Amino acid sequence: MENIKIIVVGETEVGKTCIINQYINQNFDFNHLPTIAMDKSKKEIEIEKTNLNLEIWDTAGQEQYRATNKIFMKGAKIALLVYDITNEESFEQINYWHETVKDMNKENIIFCLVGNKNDLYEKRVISEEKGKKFAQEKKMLFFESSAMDYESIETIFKGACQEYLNLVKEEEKKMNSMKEEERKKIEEERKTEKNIIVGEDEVGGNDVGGNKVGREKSGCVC
Ligand SMILES: Nc1nc2c(ncn2[C@@H]2O[C@H](COP(=O)(O)OP(=O)(O)OP(=O)(O)O)[C@@H](O)[C@H]2O)c(=O)[nH]1
Ligand SMILES: [Mg+2]
Repeated sequence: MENIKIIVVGETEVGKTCIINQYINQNFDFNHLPTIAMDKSKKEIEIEKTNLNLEIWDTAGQEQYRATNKIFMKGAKIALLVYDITNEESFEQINYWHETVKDMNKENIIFCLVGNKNDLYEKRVISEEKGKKFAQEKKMLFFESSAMDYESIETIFKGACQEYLNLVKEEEKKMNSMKEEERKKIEEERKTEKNIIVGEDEVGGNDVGGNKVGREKSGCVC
């Protein structure tokens, strides 16, 4: 079973803990209990007959945890960058979260931009188009969600994992074609080597009685 580390980052109160709670326990909490440093949850899912063991890391959005947060970001395969569609500041800060996660992960990582609290449509200040456009520019997947609605949350995790599996397949393909190229190169090199030996025999074989003779013909068993 493949383990996938997913980190959930963003400003405080955007709904990170509620999103995870909905995904794991299928319930919603109206209270805000700030996450202290980090919390981990697990969930097993199956996508295209592949079993995935999701390890979901809920991080603290509060300013005082910024430095420690960075350590938890290492080794993530998927990052959910969450903002609150009713809070402009939380959207503006997405750049900070994006850059920080990138700094901590040099390998390929799937980024998902998540505009949460879309049930509060009367208070919306960030349009869906604005979120989408930003995500496109930064080559991220884009979702809007409400942590009250399980389906919208499941769509995020499934979409992200599907994208991750596609990336793994692409990388495998690249590796295989590299191996194939390497194999062909070695075969080519062997052919050339053979030709050189045959050539050597023709040119540099024992010259008996004025005839150029190859090693075999001369009875040499070397
Ligand atoms: N209406 C609505 N409220 C939400 C939603 N998601 C979260 N909330 C509320 O927003 C507040 C903050 O939610 P949390 O999940 O604790 O926020 P957080 O991002 O984990 O905050 P930190 O742990 O401090 O970083 C809580 O009062 C939640 O009930 C949502 O989708 N819709
Ligand atoms: Mg939290």
